[in-house]
Amino acid sequence: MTPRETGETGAYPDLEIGHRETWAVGMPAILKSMGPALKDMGPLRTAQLLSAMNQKGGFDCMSCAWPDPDHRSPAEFCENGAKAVTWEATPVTVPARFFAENSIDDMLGISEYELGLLGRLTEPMYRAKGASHYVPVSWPAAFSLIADKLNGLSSPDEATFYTSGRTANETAFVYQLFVRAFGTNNLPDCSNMCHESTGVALGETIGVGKSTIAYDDFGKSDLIIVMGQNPGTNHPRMLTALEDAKRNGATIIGVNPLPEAGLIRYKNPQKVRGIIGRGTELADQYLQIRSGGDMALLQATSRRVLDAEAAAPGTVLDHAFISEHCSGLEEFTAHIAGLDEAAVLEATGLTTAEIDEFAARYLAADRVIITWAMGLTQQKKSVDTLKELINLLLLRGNIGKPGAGASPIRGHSNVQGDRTMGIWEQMSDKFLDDLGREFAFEPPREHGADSLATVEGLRGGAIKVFVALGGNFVSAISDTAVAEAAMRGAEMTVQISTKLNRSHAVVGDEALILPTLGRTEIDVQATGAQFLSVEDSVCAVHATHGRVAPVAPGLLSEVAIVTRLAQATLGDKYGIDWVGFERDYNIIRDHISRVVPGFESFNEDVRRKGGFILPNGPRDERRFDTATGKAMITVNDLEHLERPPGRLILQSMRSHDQFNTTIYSLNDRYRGIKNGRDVIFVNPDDITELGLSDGQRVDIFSEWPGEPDRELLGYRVVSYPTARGCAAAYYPEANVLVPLSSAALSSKTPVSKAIIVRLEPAAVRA
Ligand SMILES: Nc1nc2c(c(=O)[nH]1)N[C@H]1C(S)=C(S)[C@@H](COP(=O)(O)OP(=O)(O)OC[C@H]3O[C@@H](n4cnc5c(=O)[nH]c(N)nc54)[C@H](O)[C@@H]3O)O[C@H]1N2
Ligand SMILES: Nc1nc2c(c(=O)[nH]1)N[C@H]1C(S)=C(S)[C@@H](COP(=O)(O)OP(=O)(O)OC[C@H]3O[C@@H](n4cnc5c(=O)[nH]c(N)nc54)[C@H](O)[C@@H]3O)O[C@H]1N2
Ligand SMILES: [Mo]
Repeated sequence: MTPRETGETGAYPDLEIGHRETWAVGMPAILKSMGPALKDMGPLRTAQLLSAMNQKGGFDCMSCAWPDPDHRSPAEFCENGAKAVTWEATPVTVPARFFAENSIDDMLGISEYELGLLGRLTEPMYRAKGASHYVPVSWPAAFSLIADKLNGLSSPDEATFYTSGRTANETAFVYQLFVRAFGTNNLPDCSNMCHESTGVALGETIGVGKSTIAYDDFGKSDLIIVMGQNPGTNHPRMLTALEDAKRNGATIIGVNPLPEAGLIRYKNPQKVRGIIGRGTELADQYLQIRSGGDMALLQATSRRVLDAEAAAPGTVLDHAFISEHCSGLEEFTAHIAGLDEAAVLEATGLTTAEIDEFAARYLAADRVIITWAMGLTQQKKSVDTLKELINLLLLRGNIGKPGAGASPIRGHSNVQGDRTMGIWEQMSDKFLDDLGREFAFEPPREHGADSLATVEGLRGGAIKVFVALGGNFVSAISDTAVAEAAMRGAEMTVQISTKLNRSHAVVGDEALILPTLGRTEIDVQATGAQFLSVEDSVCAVHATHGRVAPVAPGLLSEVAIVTRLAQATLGDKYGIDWVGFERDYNIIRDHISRVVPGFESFNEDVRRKGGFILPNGPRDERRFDTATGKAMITVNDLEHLERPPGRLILQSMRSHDQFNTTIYSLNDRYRGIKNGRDVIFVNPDDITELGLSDGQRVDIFSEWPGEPDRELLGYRVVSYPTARGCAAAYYPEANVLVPLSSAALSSKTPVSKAIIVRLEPAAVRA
């Protein structure tokens, strides 16, 4: 990196802006991935961990939900997986004196990065009402404090139970069982902020909110379109699948406002040629689309498909598939005929030639996969955009045949499994019936609070107790200041966590921290060592076994914490065998096998090498369990994001060295950033147009009708080849700018990728 600028005035005095990379991974990445592991952990623990990662009989990497290929390499992990494992399995623990020396207010002054560096939590802590500090508390006392509080509420709906997506299937199942037996459906989760739009759009149109492909489909595809996703950083092992697909002749297209290194060129660290050579050029076409322009691009492409069909009737659409399996083609054709091409160009910022080429590539391919992540789900019109994505695939029968399909790429390693297990504020009556029958109780039916409703409930006083199974809710949710004020209004907050984060410092009157085992650690219960299971992005379920000794003796597993909390709260009500669940996780799996479809022989199937794949109507038999019993081609009105003059559309995204709100380092190597995070990436022409200069400090104001501006001060402008009018800054710092009421239509996901902002030269402050 050749430093172009160094900053002295910002929050990060050593900030360096260098050159961005145009390739991802390769030798530097592998060295970087091993480095930190070796430093703290010692060679033995490191070897135990890295050799067990993503291997049969080992543990599932918690860095993302990317699936494991059947033929795994001996090093089936990536740089960022190694970071996630190192971060969790570090033998460094929060010193006992930390809580005595630092009040909760002091903790507010410690950054997420530094909180993480303190190491693993080892004993339960309690903050009494009015106290300034946390003090140690015994496990039984902690459980009875929470149980008494819950039982003293005037309605179970006054409590809410958040889940972050690392929670394994068995834990998730007992957690939702406890929450429903307690009497509420208030089960918000990180999915509400993540792939909720996917669930809504796919649920309505194809009957299942999950991927319609299996891992092997990547190798059989002619064309893979990667939209709104940065795999080089967030799903690095996906690059290997793309490289393999490319070798088999597939074309790859990236659609993204940013030129993301991994999508452009890739050096496979597991191959000699990747270490020494130039790597593989991945993307055959790269569309630097304007933020929020995807719906227009998809409609314009469908229009070209329909025009081609009109020019050569019977030869372009998959008529056999459409007549047997789809509804809505006529209405769609009529609607798309009226598409305003000028609006498309405006919305996408692309040229007609680029869109024509994209459509021609789509038409030339027999088997097309489209993958996507947060660039598509965290927009106001996300649900409609994803419905258009399904429309485009359906027109040529690209669902339910080999090498083709719709593939949301999930984030948290078990976020999809948690939903399958019932972590959702609006589970179906069928699921609730089966759950009630299995445990002889009547689960509540009224839909519960999702993540935004949880903030609103805390804010208005309707919700008084907040319990989190993992995660960092106040940092992850939008509108940080509003969310934090709401959380402080709670009567009790409870965090079940491996490590400290901001959510342990922004708490209710009473607060508890319950430290837990991580996925890498051996989990021994009365009947011996236990294992858990997870579901990946392509619906494959497999076991995950902890492989290293727990960092501290007093830690409880998540299952133990949830079941003991349930026992303390509910006692023998309904006769549920909480104690048995903790002793033997097979008992939990037996219950799951009778409640959750696809898990009928769970205990056997999960013990098979590699696990098992859940049934999936669209993928397996072109069965679409929708309102009409057919895949629905839908009509959606194009509405593109208007950018007021002098404003930019800001997206908040991940650096290469973070996992969501966890910051591993202050670098973002592929984008050329070192030692700092207070940067805003802006197109050079926009910098000029706004009268700013590269490297200048600016204050960022987000504008929302009828509300005072939200602000993020003293950021450094970085000239960067993002699409015109579109800027980028890092999550979670940028969450202060996202208004609580700026949410995707029908999925209510915070609009983290399209914040209207104004930049002003930074005010001189004392
Ligand atoms: N190392 C690492 N791995 C992770 C995570 C992590 O934080 N670190 N997080 C995990 C989680 S929970 C998730 S959900 C996933 C997230 O994985 P990603 O979705 O890849 O994460 P983001 O960094 O939010 O990147 C969003 C991408 O969408 C692009 N984008 C933004 N707006 C638009 C738009 O309007 N249109 C299009 N086409 N593209 C757009 C951005 O430029 C960026 O490349 O990763 C998972 N894996
Ligand atoms: N502006 C903006 N906001 C966003 C996003 C964005 O792109 N932009 N992305 C959204 C997305 S996609 C997501 S998924 C959410 C993420 O929201 P969350 O899932 O709530 O956040 P994380 O940062 O993943 O949570 C990290 C914390 O989880 C705890 N933890 C880690 N491992 C374990 C474990 O094994 N067990 C337990 N019990 N705890 C553990 C640790 O204490 C750690 O500090 O954020 C969302 N917020
Ligand atoms: Mo996510």
